Amino acid sequence: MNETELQKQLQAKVKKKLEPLFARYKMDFGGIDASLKWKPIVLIIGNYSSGKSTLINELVGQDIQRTGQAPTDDSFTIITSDKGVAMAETPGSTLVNDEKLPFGGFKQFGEKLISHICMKQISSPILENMAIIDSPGMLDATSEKDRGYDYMRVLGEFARMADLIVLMFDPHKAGTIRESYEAIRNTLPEKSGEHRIIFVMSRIDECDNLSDFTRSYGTLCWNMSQMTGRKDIPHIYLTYSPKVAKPEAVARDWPQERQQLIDKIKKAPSFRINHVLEDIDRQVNEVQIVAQAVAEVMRRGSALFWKYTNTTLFLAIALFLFGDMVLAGMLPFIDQTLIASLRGGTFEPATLIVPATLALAMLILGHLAFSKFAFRRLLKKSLANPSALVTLDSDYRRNLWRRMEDKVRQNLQVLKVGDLWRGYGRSLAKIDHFLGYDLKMYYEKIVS
Ligand SMILES: Nc1nc2c(ncn2[C@@H]2O[C@H](COP(=O)(O)OP(=O)(O)O)[C@@H](O)[C@H]2O)c(=O)[nH]1
Ligand SMILES: [Mg+2]
Repeated sequence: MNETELQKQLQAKVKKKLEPLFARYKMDFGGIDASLKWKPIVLIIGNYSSGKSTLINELVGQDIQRTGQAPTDDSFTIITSDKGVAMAETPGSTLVNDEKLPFGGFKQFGEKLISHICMKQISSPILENMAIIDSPGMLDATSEKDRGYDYMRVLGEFARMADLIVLMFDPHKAGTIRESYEAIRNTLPEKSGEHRIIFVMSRIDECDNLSDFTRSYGTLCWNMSQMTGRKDIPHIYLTYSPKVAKPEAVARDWPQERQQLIDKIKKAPSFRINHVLEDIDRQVNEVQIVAQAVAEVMRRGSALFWKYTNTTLFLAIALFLFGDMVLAGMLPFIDQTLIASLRGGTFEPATLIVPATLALAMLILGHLAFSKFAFRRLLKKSLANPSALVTLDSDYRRNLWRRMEDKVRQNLQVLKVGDLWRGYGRSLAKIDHFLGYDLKMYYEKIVS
């Protein structure tokens, strides 16, 4: 089976098995759906005039993006292959409403953003199996307010969809990289997201000499170790534009360095199926922890329910058999008790009225005590300390919990007594099965 088929099959399975579960826990299935929907994506980000558009033009072999020193181009541009059309440009308003494309989620950021997204389709070999997204660069904080949408969150959303994120910076602004990195890091899967980001120092021909270059490189490394919190510095790709750079400013090894970057970008589609699996993995883990918390409340709720039921039943039977004896002295209309009537053979149906009323009253009382008092107290207690509902035995779980705690509260707040019989335990079992069996099987398939 090839990767496309595998992905199709996975998509069908995920939709059938997971969509109802996501809905049950009020979670957004859109994210999973989007990651399965479209072709591999390479996202290019970085400060303005770091050479993003120039690099893209060179990759696709056409001057499709405007370039220049001033921060002119302020749109997210999705560049991909045409289907026979010469040079089609599609506005954001069409893209976010196209069911076949994964951009529906951007509606939440508002009109202003939508008018700053577009798709350009051209024919170029590199675009046959991928799309490249050019992004507006970071500006300083004052102009950031004028954008009219939450740039960092939008960037995060694009990053979440991307199979490769190219973070570019030029030697003059090596210090500004941190913000972009932080905007995207949190949106990526905990365990593997790091591999999706590559760091690129561009315009290296503008370094006047070796010491100039070394200074920029050093600044960069320092910033990177600050932001990743790691001592080992990830590989930094170096590049320059052969069209713009003066030939005498290009050192001997640089063409090779640049080729490494291009090769890496061209390989992005081969990470696709892996990333799809990682994303599903991450999101199903999120729904799982919510399901675990809800199932635990329900488990405690049903234990409590049976405790109340047993006691209530016991009392109801006792009242049925002996209650009328206690009341006989006080209530003159009781002329024979149930037990006496059975012993003396004088039983008649009317003798049952008082015992049955007492037993029924007890059952109603028991039910009210459970639903109005005990169950509500359980919910209140659970909401006061929801982390006690799940096991948090690793950093991974604690992080996951931090992300999902609000979702758990949201789910607990609307639980009712009737939900005890709505199969929350079974839903959790289905999620566990998906993670432990289905997903594992797919991981094994792509390895083989
Ligand atoms: N010297 C030199 N200039 C470059 C290089 N790459 C881009 N430029 C110039 O830098 C300016 C900004 O480039 P652009 O691609 O528009 O940057 P963007 O804002 O990140 O898209 C343009 O004037 C480019 O010609 C490079 O490698 N070397
Ligand atoms: Mg640009």
